[in-house]
Amino acid sequence: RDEEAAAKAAALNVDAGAPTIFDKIVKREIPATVVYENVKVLAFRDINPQAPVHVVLIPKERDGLTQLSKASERNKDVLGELLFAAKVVAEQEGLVEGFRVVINDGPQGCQSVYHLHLHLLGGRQLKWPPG
Ligand code: D5M
Repeated sequence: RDEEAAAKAAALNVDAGAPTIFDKIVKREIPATVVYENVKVLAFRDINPQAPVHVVLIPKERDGLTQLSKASERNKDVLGELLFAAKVVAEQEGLVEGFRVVINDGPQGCQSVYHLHLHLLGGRQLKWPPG
């Protein structure tokens, strides 16, 4: 049973210790188009944009935050930092007519990178409900 659970976790890359592609972006080991940065947060253009503006915002220190559902009390500050940074980037990107902030969580949420991140989407009329 434990083995089965471990295999499942590995398949989903949910091990909090496993570095993700976003850690490499933080360390500037792979290139990204960074649009905003402060002490806590890094924001860069999504490699597979779903809207004219599609920015990914991540905490520089993952600190166990592989996904929102794993957040603990000590992560509350950085969660606030991320949301506020999304507002700042939206302004910077000129999204005066509106935008959307999304967090995908887990398999049913279509999360693919297990380093918590916000998607900022805008620059076109978005639809609701999302798929
Ligand atoms: O979203 C993960 C998002 O991360 C997805 O929209 C693609 C994006 N991504 C993946 N690799 C890169 C690199 N190297 N640069 C920029 N953007 C990237 P999720 O919510 O986990 O599905």
